[in-house]
Amino acid sequence: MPKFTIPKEEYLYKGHSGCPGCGTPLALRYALKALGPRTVLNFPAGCGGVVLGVWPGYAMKVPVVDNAFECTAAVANGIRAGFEVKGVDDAYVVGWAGDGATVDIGLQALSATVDRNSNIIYVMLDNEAYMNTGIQKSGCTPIGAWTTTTPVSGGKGYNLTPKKRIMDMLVANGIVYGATVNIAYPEDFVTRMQKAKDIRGTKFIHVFAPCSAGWRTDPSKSVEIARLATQTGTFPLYEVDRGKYSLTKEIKKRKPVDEYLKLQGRFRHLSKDAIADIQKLVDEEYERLLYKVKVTNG
Ligand SMILES: Cc1ncc(C[n+]2csc(CCOP(=O)(O)OP(=O)(O)O)c2C)c(N)n1
Ligand SMILES: [Mg+2]
Repeated sequence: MPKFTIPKEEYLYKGHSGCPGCGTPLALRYALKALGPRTVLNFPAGCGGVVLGVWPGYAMKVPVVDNAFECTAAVANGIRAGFEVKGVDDAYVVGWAGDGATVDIGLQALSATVDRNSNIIYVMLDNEAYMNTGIQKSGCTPIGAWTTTTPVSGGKGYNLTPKKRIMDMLVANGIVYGATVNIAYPEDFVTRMQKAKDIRGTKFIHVFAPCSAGWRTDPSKSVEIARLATQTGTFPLYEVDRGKYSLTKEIKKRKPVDEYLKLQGRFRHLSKDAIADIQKLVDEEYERLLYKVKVTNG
């Protein structure tokens, strides 16, 4: 019999308002299973805060604070400071923001939080665009992807820039712990969150979560697509613990990136040459990661 290590308790009830195939409810469920009931979350505008439900319905079992778009990390700092004044030492504070709210609009507040090493967990739910407002390109949109602000016409016009290297930016900033997780690997997701909650200081969790509406995919294939992102090396799973990189999911033989791209309408326009270029980029990034693992452990 396999040994199941994921806690059974649920902190996200039925009745959330995520679209079919949305990765966010799974991510919330896994994160809260690891953290438990003594957790406060704060959300900026974006899908994360919206999927919790529409009043008078509400799907969360833990308290939630809403904040303005650019200040998720600052508000999490404030909640932690309030707890410190009140002598509350047994609760987790989680700032939970989208990719746009993190790598673009909330970056300064996050950087200052890492600088202060405030005792919070910052979760970035990466669905690779500003989804809640209609699929606009963010700093996390991958190269080659269609969005509503990178329209494809005559084979040109899709996103031409690779994803920001947010983890490396935060490592350079001095973050104590960072990890990438994927909704297709729940055991690893829960393990990384459990590790993060026991470390004091600012922790950063980069969650890979498909958006079927924005990626133009079959909602029933979200987990399969998310798994392919890791199996192809497009979204590798690793952690950085006090500057040391290590792979948390080793992929012995990476699948061709085309297997991941071809399931998604947002990449439908790509030529064979463009796919070959993306394969090269994924290979180079993966080699960079392996190099970082080697040099930081040597
Ligand atoms: C300062 C500010 N700018 C823009 C908006 C409009 N806005 C609300 S949600 C959203 C998209 C959020 O994208 P992301 O952070 O990636 O989260 P997602 O919805 O994709 O989960 C935007 C642009 C806002 N609320 N406040
Ligand atoms: Mg987003």
